[in-house]
Amino acid sequence: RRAFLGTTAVGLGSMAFAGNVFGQDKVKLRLSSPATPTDQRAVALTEVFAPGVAAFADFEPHWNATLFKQGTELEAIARGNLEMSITSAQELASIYPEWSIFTAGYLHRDAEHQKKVFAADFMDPMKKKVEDELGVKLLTVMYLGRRQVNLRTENEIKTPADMAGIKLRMPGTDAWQFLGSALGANPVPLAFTEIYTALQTGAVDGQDNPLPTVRDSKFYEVTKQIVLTSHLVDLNYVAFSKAVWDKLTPDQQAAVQKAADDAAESGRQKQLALEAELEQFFKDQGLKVYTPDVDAFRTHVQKAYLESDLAKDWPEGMVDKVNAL
Ligand code: KDO
Repeated sequence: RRAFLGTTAVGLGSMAFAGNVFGQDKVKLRLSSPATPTDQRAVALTEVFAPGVAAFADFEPHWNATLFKQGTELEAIARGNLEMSITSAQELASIYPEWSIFTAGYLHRDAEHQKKVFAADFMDPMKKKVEDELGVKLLTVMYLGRRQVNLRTENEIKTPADMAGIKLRMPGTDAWQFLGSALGANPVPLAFTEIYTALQTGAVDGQDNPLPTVRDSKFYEVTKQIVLTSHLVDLNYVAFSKAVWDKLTPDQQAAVQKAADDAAESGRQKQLALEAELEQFFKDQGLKVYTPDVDAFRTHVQKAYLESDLAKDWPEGMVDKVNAL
């Protein structure tokens, strides 16, 4: 699990700074993500982050996982082969188990709560460890949205019991698989870029993602219903190479931080607006969209987490601190 941690980014990052004889080259900031270029996180990074750092850096995003496969980006940054990604708590948890606290269903309440949690003092030791050991600086939190269950099957889902036997595509780490089981389904690990075909061919019965993603990646074309479980208020962290960061001047570091925060805020507002309007869009497309017994899902999911081995790795008292914010 931690095999690659011996080779952190220390001393790397020179590729990103390949200067010419005049030393005038800009810093190259390559980002790899499975997100599409039209996803609101991608739009915000392209339209807000890139201009914010343009004076000294060229932002070079690679969307649709064209540079690195989903889930391999953190390792690529640690090895000095990549400068940026938008990573998840689930990816961090596969290296540092305590991060699985933020993979728990029904913990974060909404976009504002995510912001408060990320800024809280109790996050400092967790962020520092990722920075010191992995060579990855987590700059800011991006809002992905409330994850909903999206199925190609037609049976109505009211409670977790109705999810029995449903092959639910979840991203390919243990933390995601756990969430799929906690929802009552049979989780199937699959990369984001393979969801559409898997739904189309019936290799899986459904997937979970926020409404803007369901529209952006056209999953509504190959599914029949959206069950508004809101089981995870999902996020991504903007991950930045510590080796590259350390070579920037204090002014440049401040500009990177501001550009990342501004991009996150812009993406957050757009994603929230989309979530509010998309229910009608899917109904117009002929999908059933409805709210199940969310209390039944919440109770089932929270119980599964609190009784799980995952919870044993959570920092003492942190659930209470998160809930108190
Ligand atoms: C997904 O694979 O379902 C997921 O939504 C997980 C997120 O953490 C994130 O990686 C996201 O995909 C990608 O950015 C694509 O939108």
